[in-house]
Amino acid sequence: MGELRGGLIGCGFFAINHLHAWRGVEGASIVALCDRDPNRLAIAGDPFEIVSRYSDAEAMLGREKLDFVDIATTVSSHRPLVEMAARHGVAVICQKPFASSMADANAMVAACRDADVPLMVHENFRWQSAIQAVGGIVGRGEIGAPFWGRVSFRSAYDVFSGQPYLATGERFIIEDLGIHILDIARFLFGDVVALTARTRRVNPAIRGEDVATILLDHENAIASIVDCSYATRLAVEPFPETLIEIDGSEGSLRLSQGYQLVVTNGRGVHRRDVSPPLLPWASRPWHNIQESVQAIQQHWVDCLRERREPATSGRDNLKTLALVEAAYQSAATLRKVDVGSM
Ligand code: NAD
Ligand code: 89V
Repeated sequence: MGELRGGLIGCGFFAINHLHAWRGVEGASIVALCDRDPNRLAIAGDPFEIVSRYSDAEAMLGREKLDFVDIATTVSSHRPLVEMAARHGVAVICQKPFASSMADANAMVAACRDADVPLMVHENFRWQSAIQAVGGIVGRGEIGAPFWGRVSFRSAYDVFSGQPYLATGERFIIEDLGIHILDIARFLFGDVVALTARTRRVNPAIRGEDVATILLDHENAIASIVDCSYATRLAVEPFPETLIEIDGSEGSLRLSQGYQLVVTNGRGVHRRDVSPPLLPWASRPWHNIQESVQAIQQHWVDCLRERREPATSGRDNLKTLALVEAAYQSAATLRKVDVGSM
């Protein structure tokens, strides 16, 4: 199999990270770009020297010979674009949040399954090297069987200047950021049967909730807490670090601010610095997210070439989206929600 040919749809704020990362991915490159906005096409196309540019995704899919499309548009366009790629028999990566309803998400998964095209959701946070290091320790049983966990993201970073749409939606932190943190909880502790959530809006200048606290009952009797806030001022701003605490039958693990990992078990106390690499094109503090973009894109290419299902396939991501839906339902009703009912 030669180098895979990709087309990028959506050349906005975050797609620039995709383009940098594609240059570092082995086995694939982006050969065409699409954006409805000619300025965004030029901002992405000129520095990355991609000359095939389209304002219409159907035209790009019709004219280019593509192995996959990388959809980096916001959520409202995901379903028409994913279904379009499926009709053209072209494999799809789609940014998170994959869908704003379970009906749309199920329809996209079905369309790709029926067309026999691979589908992966760009759910990159679990690919951060610090999170992978935590997953490795849990997977190797270094703290025994986990029975309790906390996955936490608390910050006062101004995300609205780069992503103004985040201030205007009825839903905010669970749909945009909590989705990553819930996915990390699934990655570390397994699937979830029920949850209870509470939300608040602290910042009066935005429409949606900016604080969420979610108690998860996992299938294997682990209880975990996912907590997120963009209303938390701290002495040292942690954005965009995810902090993790896990207690297990044989020990404990703490991933604390500054990428400091401490594992305590029968063999003693082990401290490690798991700071992410600063890729040549990356900029602090976004570098941990940026390295995870390159890692997930490499994973996608490896899976396509080896005909494997990606870790965060569309099918898998339905389970993360169900947690988002259940969290909003629980916060609205103040009741525990059975995730299977989503
Ligand atoms: P953005 O608004 O800056 O960019 C979206 C681009 O898509 C715009 O240039 C727009 O013109 C284009 N577009 C929209 N619909 C289109 C269509 N049908 N055809 C062609 N072009 C179209 O948004 P952004 O901040 O770059 O976010 C994009 C997505 O990435 C969002 O879903 C967001 O949640 C996600 N995101 C993910 C991460 C992450 O770490 N995974 C981080 C930031 C943003
Ligand atoms: O990852 C994201 O989806 C981003 C951010 C980290 C800023 O919330 O929107």
